[in-house]
Amino acid sequence: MKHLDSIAHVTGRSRYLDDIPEQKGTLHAVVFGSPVAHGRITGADLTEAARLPGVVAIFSAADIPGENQIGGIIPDEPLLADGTVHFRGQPVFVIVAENDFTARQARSLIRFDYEPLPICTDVQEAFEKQSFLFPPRTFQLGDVDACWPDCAVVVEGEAATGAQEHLYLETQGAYAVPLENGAMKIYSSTQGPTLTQRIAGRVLDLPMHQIEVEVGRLGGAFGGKEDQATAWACLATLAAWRLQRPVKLVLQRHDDIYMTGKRHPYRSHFKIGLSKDLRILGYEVTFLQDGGAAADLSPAILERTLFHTTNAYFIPHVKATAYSCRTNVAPYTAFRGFGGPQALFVIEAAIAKAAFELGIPAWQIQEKNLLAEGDAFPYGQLAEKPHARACWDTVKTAYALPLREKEIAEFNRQSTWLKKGLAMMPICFGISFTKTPMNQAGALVHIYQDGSIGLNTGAVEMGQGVHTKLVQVAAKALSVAPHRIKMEPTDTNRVANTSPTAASSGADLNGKAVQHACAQLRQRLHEAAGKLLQADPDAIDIREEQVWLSGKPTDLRWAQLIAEAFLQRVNLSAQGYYATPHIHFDKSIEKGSPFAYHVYGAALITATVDVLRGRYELDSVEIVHDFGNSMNPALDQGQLEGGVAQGIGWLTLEEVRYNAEGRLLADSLSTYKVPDMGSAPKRIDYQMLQAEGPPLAILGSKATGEPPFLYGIGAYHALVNAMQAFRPGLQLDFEAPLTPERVLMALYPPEKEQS
Ligand code: LUZ
Ligand code: MOS
Repeated sequence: MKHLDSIAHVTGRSRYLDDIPEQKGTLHAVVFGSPVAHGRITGADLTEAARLPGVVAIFSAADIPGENQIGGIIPDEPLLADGTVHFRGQPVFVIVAENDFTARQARSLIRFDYEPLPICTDVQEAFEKQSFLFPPRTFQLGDVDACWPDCAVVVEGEAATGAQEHLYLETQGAYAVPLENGAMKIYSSTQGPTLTQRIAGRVLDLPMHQIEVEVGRLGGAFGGKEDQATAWACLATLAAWRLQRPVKLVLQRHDDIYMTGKRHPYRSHFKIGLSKDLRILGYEVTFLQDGGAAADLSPAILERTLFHTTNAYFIPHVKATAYSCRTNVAPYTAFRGFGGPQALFVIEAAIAKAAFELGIPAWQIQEKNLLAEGDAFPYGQLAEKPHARACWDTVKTAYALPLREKEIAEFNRQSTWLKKGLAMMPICFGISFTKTPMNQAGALVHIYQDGSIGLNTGAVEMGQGVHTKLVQVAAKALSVAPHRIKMEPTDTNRVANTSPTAASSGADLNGKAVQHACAQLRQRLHEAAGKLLQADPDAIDIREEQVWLSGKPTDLRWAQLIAEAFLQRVNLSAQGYYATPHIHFDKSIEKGSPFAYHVYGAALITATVDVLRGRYELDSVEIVHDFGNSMNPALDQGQLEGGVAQGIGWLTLEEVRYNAEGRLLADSLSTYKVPDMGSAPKRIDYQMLQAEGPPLAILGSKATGEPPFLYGIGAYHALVNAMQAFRPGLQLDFEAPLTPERVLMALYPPEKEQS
């Protein structure tokens, strides 16, 4: 089935937040963000701004009726700065005007006085000052301290990954409309309508039932709208509530880039020990997470880093400790992979360093240590049907690893200034929100009298195609044609207490809730048909819109059955609910079985580096990926290819840099580069691993949102491999992104200064 939105998307008819027709009297808001990264506010002059014709109001923290607090996990983040600012772009005022242009002009007239405070933008410095957002955590398996003497080789090192801008095509925004009796309706570009509802209630001091959040679709999110859509929704709602007029707030790209949080940079220290036969015996790692100026989702992201410490490998002795450090930049937030990619980068760096030490290709170590049935992850869960080995073996043969190695060696013998390299990259990603209670979902299914169906869930469509998958689930569950089903906007009035659409779990959780609702409807319809046909309901079946009795088709078809059921006064609406069974985790001992299942895969990546210029191309990414029984191969292919490109961008092109004043240097589309057609791999090829999907995956179709992002790490190592063909002794520092400048500087290190 095609993506439901494909025609509307390519013809430009899809309606995003900013396309919602404005109600009469709508006002426009812009946010004044702190111009400094750290300071005490000593005064602000709003008079000139307020006097500008068309300006209606300027709100500050003092205008908030409820709590000035939007922290989702830890209450450490004011909606509007209160006395002190902690990062450049932190919202201080909301300016509301008759139009966007006037509001923006007024913003430039605000004068802001402050007393500077020390600025920290470096995670290592924050760590040394013991400036933490919350306490560290440690995961352990076996006894790592005791294992080192048994190792034939032990290496230590550092690895660091940078931040990443989400660059969703649709920027953050919200449109808040006052309803009767003090209630508010918020249209928001959020992955988490319930979270937005809850936090807006907290800020306005309103019960949740007074706030309705509706989401039509998002133009991308990638985690950037899991928690960080909330602030903009709350600001629009604050203004709308105060003025009792509709208020729209949509960030311009520049504001979005510098005011919102990104993927967490990490700096980590590792120590890895291997036996003579290349078994990894011990792995000790300390992760320093740069959390930014407030906790946001960092505690959960830190936790997922720990969960992914060992990637797709079994390591008997592991100790992993993670610290979240406070710096003066916009709070870092969820981004595809949610801390997992940062962990995988470190274990792969450790393996690469050990391989270098041993003078062997890294893949020999990777291959030796892949998870097998029943192996324990460091958090206690046992690997069930770990397809790590199957994916690996299939890639190796399908894409001819030994032959490719030979070809590359041959090429490198002939070529002086172009060098090729190769890397293998196995992946493993745990599916479920790491916070167990979040793994629940609801659905509300209406069958209308004409047999058409309205489908409501908590799932937010952000381009990934979850709505298409849910229509497929309902069509299959009711045995009707997909065109009968309309996916409704996601709305907190219709499905309540939803988790954000995140953690790759949107289709699984909401799909299972849809199945639950449809099963109830099926039961009622079987009873109604039984009455009509004077038969036992258990002998009834509905197949492709036709009622069957005792294994034979009858004349009764869907539309007539529904019309008759209505006359029989059968309830044609059902609410479905799902909570992932079996999963659990005990934080007091850091052990449990938190994931419904794991997704596996393996990739072979090749690259060519121009060793004179530092420029490079990724020649191929070839993947065998564990999709389970994909329910929609086209959508899954989209997720796979998009994930690969985004992962490669993170590790090669995209560089988020702040200067010492905490100013983001690449803060526009002219300076921040994501992979485009010119820099994407020349070829992405993949095969679906032919393996049964687990029962907790919807229709056996495994989650595909985040895992493919992880393959990008292989691109980093393919480039290093090519660089080492030119400089055999070259030891990399494992700093990502490996931009062309970094390649060049590594190939031609500056001469040591003569002393
Ligand atoms: N969001 C979240 C996520 O709140 N918890 C998670 O475990 C998670 N994992 C991946 C992406 N988003
Ligand atoms: Mo996410 S990083 O699944 O919002």
